[in-house]
Amino acid sequence: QYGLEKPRGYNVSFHYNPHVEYHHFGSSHPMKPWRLTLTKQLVLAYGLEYTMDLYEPRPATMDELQVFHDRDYLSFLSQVTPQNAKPDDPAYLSFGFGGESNDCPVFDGLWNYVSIYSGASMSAAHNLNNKQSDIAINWSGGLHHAKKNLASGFCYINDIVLAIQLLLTQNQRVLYIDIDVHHGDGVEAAFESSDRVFTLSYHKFGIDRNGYPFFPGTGNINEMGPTDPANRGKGHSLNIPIDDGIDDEQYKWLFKTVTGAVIEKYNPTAIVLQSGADSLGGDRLGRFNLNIKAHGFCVETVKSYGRPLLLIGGGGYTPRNVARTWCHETAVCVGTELHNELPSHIPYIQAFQGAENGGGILYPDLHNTKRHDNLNTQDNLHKLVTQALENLRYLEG
Ligand code: V1P
Ligand code: CA
Ligand code: ZN
Repeated sequence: QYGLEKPRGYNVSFHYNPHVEYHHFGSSHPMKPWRLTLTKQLVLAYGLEYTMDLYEPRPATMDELQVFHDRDYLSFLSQVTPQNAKPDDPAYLSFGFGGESNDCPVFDGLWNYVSIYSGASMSAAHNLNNKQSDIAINWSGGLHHAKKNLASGFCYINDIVLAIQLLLTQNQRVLYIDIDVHHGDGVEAAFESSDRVFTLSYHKFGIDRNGYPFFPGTGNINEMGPTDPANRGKGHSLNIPIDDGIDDEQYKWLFKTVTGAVIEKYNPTAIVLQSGADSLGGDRLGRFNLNIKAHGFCVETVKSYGRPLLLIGGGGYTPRNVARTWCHETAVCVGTELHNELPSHIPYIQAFQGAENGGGILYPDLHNTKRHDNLNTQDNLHKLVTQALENLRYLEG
C-alpha cells in the first residue's frame, strides 16, 4: 500500500510427507529414512517453516510411475513383501532385489515408501511448472540409481527422472546436477538420447586396493553419453571423476568452474540439483572431506543463476550431518543465515551433542573427522577441468 515492491527474495516451497520417516531398510543397512526426521526437526527448530510454503504431497500413483518405469517391474514392486518374497525367483534377482550385497532389500511398506518420495518430487516439479515457487525442495527424493526395470544402490523408483519428465512439459532444456558422492547413472541413462536434458555428475571414481570399483563403477571423464553423431543425446552428459579426500577449496573451485561453464553453454530453463550428503567428510560410505558450508556452496552457486530450481536429497549415511547439511541448504534457499549454536528445544538433540556427534553446533569441523587422505593434486584437478571444458565443445553442434 506504500508502493513497496514485492521483496526480491525467492519463493521457496518445501515438499514433505512425514510418513516416509517410518520405513526401515533393516538394522545393518546404511540408508536410514530416519535422517529425514532429524532434518525436519532442525528446520523447525530454526523456524525455517515460516519462510517457505509447506506442502504434504500425496503418494504418486501407479499410472504416474509408469511414465518412466516398466509395468511388470512396478507390478512386482507393488506386490512384493518380506513374507511373500522368493529370493530364488528369477524375477526377484532380475529386478535388482536382494542379491549378495542386499543393497535393495524388500522391507515392510516398500511400495508406500517409494510412492511417497516420488510423489514429493513430482509435487515439487509441479510447483515450479505453475510458477508457484522459484525453488522447490524435496529432501526425501534424489534416488538417482533406479532404472526403468531395475532397483539399484538403495533406489527403487527414480523420482528424479519422473520430476524431470514433468519439467520437460514446460521447459525446453533442463540441467541435472548431482553432487552425491556416487555417479548419477540412472538419470544419465534415462535421458541419454535426449538433447533436452544435460546431466552433470561429480563423484568418487576409482578402484580400491582390493580391486573393487567404487559403486556403481561408471562415470569416468570420457563417458559423455552416446557417441553416434546421429544421436541427439551426444555430448549431453558430463562426468567429473574425483579421488578420495577432496577438500573444500578444491571442490568449490571445481564445482564453480565446471558448473558455471555448463550453465553458460547449455543455458537451461530449469535446473535440478541432487544434493546427496554422502560427499561430506566423515560419511559412513563416502570418501570426500567436505564441510557443510562447502557442500552448501554448490546450492548457493546454482541458486545465483536464478533459474527455477528443484532441490532434492539423495545419499547421506551419517544422519546427524545429513540433517545439518540439508537444514543449512534450506536456509541458503530462503536466503537466511543460521546461528551455529543449535536451538536447545530440538527433539533428538542428543543426536547432535557430545564431541563425537558434533558438539551441539550446526557447523562442526567435518574435515577433522578425516579418514581419507587427499589423493587429489592441484595438477590432477587442473587437467580434469581442462578435459571437462574440452568435452563441452561437443555442445557446439
Ligand atoms: O558396492 C555395492 C555393491 C557390491 N556390489 C558389487 C555392488 N553397493 C554399495 C551401494 C551404494 C549405494 C549408494 C546410493 C546413493 O548413491 C543414492 C541413495 O547414495 C554399498 C555399499 C558401499 N559401501 O558402497 N552397499 C552397501 N555399502 C551396503 C552395506 C550394508 C548393507 C547393505 C548395503
Ligand atoms: Ca554424483
Ligand atoms: Zn551416494
